[in-house]
Amino acid sequence: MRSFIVLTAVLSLVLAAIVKADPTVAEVTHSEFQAVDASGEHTYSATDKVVLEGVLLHNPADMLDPTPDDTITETFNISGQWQIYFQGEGDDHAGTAVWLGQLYNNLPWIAPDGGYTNEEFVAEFSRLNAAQFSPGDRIRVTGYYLSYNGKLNINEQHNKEPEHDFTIELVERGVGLPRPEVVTLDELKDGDDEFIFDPNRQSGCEYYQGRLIKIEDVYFVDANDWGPHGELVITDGIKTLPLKLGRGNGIYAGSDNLTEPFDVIGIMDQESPYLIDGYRLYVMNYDGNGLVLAGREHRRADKPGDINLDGVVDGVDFAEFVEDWLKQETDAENL
Ligand SMILES: [Ca+2]
Ligand SMILES: [Ca+2]
Ligand SMILES: [Ca+2]
Repeated sequence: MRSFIVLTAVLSLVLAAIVKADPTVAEVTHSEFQAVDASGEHTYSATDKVVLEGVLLHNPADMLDPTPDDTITETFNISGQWQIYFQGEGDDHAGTAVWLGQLYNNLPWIAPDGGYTNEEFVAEFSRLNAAQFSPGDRIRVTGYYLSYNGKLNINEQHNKEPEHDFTIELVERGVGLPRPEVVTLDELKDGDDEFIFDPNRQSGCEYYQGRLIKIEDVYFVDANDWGPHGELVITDGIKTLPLKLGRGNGIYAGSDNLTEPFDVIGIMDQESPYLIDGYRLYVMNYDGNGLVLAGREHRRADKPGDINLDGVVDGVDFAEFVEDWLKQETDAENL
């Protein structure tokens, strides 16, 4: 009996040590973090937490609705949600999503008190937004992570305890949004119009996952689902690609004035339990220009010289540039 008591005491000490051990953490590239095996499952597990740097691609509220409502009790309904994508730079050809939800407790495996009250959820935003980051800023994100439907997301692992917070730091303001890479549907779909999956992530859909891309000369198979969170399909006449609309203020019933064919700029996303499937182009906002389905900031990143955003880089843009320049010089002389 005595040895049993001693053993129990020792075991409790060991367990306490395991529970209290500091989480391991490492700086990784998006490419290292998003690596997958032949079935599309993520392989990164070297540390409990990661530190990733990259350029923020969009406003979080243009993607998911953060409005808190802690009266919701429906199973799997998370209520308020917040998500950003940030993209690796240079050779780091990958990108990562960061996700936060309000009512984790509506997931069947989370304790009933495991969700945020409305006040607590707003406090999370205050904490995160203190870094005052904007699209086009270089940020550093530190946190735990979980594999979800083909992406490895930084998140709180559905745990509202402060030890599970992720943090966002502003590294450099205004480095600029990346220029969207031009991708054809032939690079994303095979001859049978199935997604191209390369486990080495050197081509096909995985290569572009989490990154800003541009697809030219496409049209909607059917535009009926146009509106916030709408799910549509674009085609080049032969191949197709699902397109998900966000909730930017330019996306509402009736705001589709695109002349077909048009170009699209969005983030390559994946969301499917079948991990080599479910790719889609996520477009957060639309500025109504009629030619390119994209938010204003993504069009500007695509053609930085197109100062008046009419889709053409020409002398009119140069004239605006000169006018702004001269005005600035005149203002300076008058100081
Ligand atoms: Ca994937
Ligand atoms: Ca938290
Ligand atoms: Ca122009």
